[in-house]
Amino acid sequence: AIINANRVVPLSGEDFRGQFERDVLAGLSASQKTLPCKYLYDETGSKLFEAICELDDYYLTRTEAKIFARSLQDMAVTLGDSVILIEPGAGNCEKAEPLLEAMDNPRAYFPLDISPEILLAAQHRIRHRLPDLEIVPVIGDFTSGDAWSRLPVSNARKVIFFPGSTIGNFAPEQARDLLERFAENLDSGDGLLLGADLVKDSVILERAYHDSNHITEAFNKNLLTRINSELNGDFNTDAFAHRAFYHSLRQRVEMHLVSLVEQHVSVSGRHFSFTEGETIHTENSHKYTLPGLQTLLRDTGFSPEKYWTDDKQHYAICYAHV
Ligand code: AVJ
Repeated sequence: AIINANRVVPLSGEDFRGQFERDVLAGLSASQKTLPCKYLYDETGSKLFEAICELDDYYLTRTEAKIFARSLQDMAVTLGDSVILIEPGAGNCEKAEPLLEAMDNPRAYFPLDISPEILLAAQHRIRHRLPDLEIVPVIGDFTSGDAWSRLPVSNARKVIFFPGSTIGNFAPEQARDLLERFAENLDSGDGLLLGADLVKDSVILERAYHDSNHITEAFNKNLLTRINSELNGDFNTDAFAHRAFYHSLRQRVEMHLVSLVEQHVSVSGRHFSFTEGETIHTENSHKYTLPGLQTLLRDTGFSPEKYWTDDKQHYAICYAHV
């Protein structure tokens, strides 16, 4: 039987604010100013990201969904029967739901996320569609070992489900650390189903992150608005411009906020100056080649077994086992 070890104490509001403040002040003090991309997702930011996913210019979500729709049965067979599906950063769990429905007798679903509200709502919804499935939401940050140590213990076969090109937000070394952490939490024969965005024409990449509807611009600038309201900042969002470009050597799209003028900003009582043209680096979205993806998986203890792509090879979903 599965032991429900989900006696979870989520981060208190105080701890979260303290961490946010430390990260922001440290980031703005660096010579290349930077802000961690995870802070883009407050309530407004999450809504803006959902709007991004609907954009014609943002091909990622649509392409991944198409691959899933086309190959769901094949994926379900590859994953095997009586499997526990573990999803780090599950959010609303909308990608796992059809997969769980296609899978043969899934044993359980463990969605892992920092937001309890969204997980509990998803649990409710999935329980309705799959009444026999055991669902154990685990609240925590999937990059920390603490969250993983709170996963229920079971000897059933496990598959980690990591779609959405979330891996792209991790620099190569961090991506290896993360996949090593995944591997540590798996046993021989267990698997990983990973979604990753592929290297492609830079025009297509840049359009995805600098969309003609200016939603990505709003998403990027919302980080400044969030700092203003939560950390007593005085950023003038009109004095910054959204910039996104593909860095082909680093194989990543970088998102920045460019100061349009020389200016001074205060956050939590600390002062920061910007020269005209100086940027705050707010996000990296790393892109992979299929061989690069295989190398990443092999280097971290996985054996790539199968992958699915769209006709244009814009995006890949890969199954690997340990
Ligand atoms: C959620 C990390 C996959 O990098 O494409 C979208 C976030 N940033 N537009 C990505 C994002 C700007 C997205 N990921």
